[in-house]
Amino acid sequence: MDGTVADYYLALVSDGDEAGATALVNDLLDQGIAAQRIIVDLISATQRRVGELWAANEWSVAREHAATAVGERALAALAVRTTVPPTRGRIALACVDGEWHGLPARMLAELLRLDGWRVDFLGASVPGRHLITHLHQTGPDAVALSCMIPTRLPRAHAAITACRAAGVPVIAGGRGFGPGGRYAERLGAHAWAATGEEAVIRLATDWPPPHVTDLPLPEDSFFLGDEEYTHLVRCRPQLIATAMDRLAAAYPDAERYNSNQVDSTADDIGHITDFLAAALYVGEQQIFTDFITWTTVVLESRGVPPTALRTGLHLIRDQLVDFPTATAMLDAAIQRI
Ligand code: B12
Repeated sequence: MDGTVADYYLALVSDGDEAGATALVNDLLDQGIAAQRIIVDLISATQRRVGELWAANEWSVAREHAATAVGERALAALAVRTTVPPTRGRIALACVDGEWHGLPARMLAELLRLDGWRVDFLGASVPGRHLITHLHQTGPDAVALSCMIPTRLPRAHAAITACRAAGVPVIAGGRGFGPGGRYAERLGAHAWAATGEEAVIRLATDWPPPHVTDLPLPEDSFFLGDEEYTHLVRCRPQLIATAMDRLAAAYPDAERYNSNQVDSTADDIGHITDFLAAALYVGEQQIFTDFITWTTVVLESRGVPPTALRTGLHLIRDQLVDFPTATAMLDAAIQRI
């Protein structure tokens, strides 16, 4: 997509200009530009740029929300203009329970629809049991499961396991499944695709996969949800409360925090706990290390020094001394900061 068009569209979403963004999409379709290119090269690429601007503290959360809402409208305008009769089969597309990134999944839904699939788009945060009820009611050829943040991987695992039991093959996607989608296989998914376009090709050329019901689980999936993970999830509220009680003693600057800063710190400690739990669940240090590296950058851009994050990690670590894997993960992350 032409850089000027991309800049113009970013300016529109930045301004929350729904009418302008939908007019641009209609214009591009009138010029004969393929709907797929508009989705991938314009709407989707801009959303990633929005994420960078938010992470760099150049955009507020409200501005990001407004921009995302415009992206949703632009995608809806495109859908109205491009009807394709379903010729391939039926796909249930859902975000994992607790996963609120509905727009990436919606983009995938449109790409699949444009390729001739009938797509039942179930939206954000679909509880596993409702997904399974839907499968029994509709009998799709595939479940496409989106997970953008690794903290939702335990729920993704539960959903994948239930789909396997129902005999419906699962294609997984979204950055939550890790680099190269390597956690998708460990959690039992039949396939994984990096992008919506790759998913379209995979589903058109190589579906259904062999061994839908008897696909063997990888050998390294035996420990999923072990004792350390269970402890961390069960004690999450207490871990956060104790860390917050001890914060000012460990990090004197926190004594001057206003209530917003106290709330953000509690949220951050909650995120640390959740990412640590996900890393323990999947058995991957990298989930935690990546999160800490990312958080360091995000906090620094908001004027919070790395020592604050290091203190937060120590406050959690001190409460987990009897849990060797969790402690080792925290130590590796502390060294990284
Ligand atoms: C908008 C947005 C939100 C919105 C989502 C609203 C909505 N309706 O979607 C809201 C405000 C809810 C949100 C919340 C959060 N977000 Co957010 N969010 C984003 C943002 C800016 C854009 C998402 C998007 O639309 N991307 C565009 C799509 C197209 O990206 P894509 O990854 O290339 O998508 C393709 C593939 O992933 C793939 N794909 C996706 N699903 C599937 C499924 C299948 C089956 C297949 C095959 C393929 C596939 O196909 C897509 C199309 O090609 C991203 C930034 C980013 N880089 O994406 C952050 C981002 C995803 N969010 C992030 C975070 C951390 C959060 C929060 C934890 C923030 C917080 N502190 O509360 C919460 C978590 C909420 C939750 N529990 O889900 C991080 C995730 C980092 C990580 N991996 O750990 C990101 C990357 C921001 C960043 N720069 O760091 N967010």
